[in-house]
Amino acid sequence: MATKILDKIYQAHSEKRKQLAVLIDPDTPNDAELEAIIEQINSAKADLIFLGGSLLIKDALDTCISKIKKLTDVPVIIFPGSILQISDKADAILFLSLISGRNPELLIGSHVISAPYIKQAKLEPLATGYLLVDCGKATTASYMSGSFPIPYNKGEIAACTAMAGEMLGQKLTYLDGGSGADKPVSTQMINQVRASVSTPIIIGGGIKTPEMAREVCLAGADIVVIGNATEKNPKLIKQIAKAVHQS
Ligand code: 1GP
Repeated sequence: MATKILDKIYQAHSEKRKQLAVLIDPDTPNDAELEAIIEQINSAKADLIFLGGSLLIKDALDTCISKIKKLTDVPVIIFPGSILQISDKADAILFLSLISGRNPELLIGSHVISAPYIKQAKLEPLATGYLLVDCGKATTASYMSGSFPIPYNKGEIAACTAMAGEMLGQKLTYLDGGSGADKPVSTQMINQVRASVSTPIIIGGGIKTPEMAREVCLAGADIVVIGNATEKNPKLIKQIAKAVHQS
């Protein structure tokens, strides 16, 4: 199985090069808005595009990836909200196990159903321990997954959960406050997770400014994910990319 994208992420991790992933919800931007976002991604030299959503209403995943692929060479990684979000047009897929929750479907059930489709689509699966964290408000991710997020100030729970994920063979650790979170995951929690695992760490949810991005990088994030804030103002991508790449 190809490990091209994972190898690049590990390479950056070993060189302590921080990366920026821009999350695009295929439901949201119209063509002109998508072009504006991709233009910013290209000029900011953002490293990755994450594509997906907890709840997609339009059947726009394939067409959205095709449009993106015409505009950029930045790898497109599906960030699936459900097993319906698989496409052979993407480069890779976050093969997420929601290890902060106790919903068996999201720990293994959906994986069994989607594995043959991912294989047929020749998508690189990125085995990821996915942790939802309570960052100030109920998010779609938390509601749709039917799981309790880890309390904001319980860094030790996040650290032990991430550690278990790594021991189970997960290659990436993703701490997510959920899209539109009030505030990012705390630097203290990121520190505790950083001290507990050697996988690259992805941090997302509620990152709205270059300062916030810099803080999570300094605390130990390898990949910073931004979504909501840049949908509203694509020019932020450049400022946040600069903060991430200089951290
Ligand atoms: C959500 O981590 C992502 O899963 C991004 O969150 O939209 O709040 O930037 P935002």
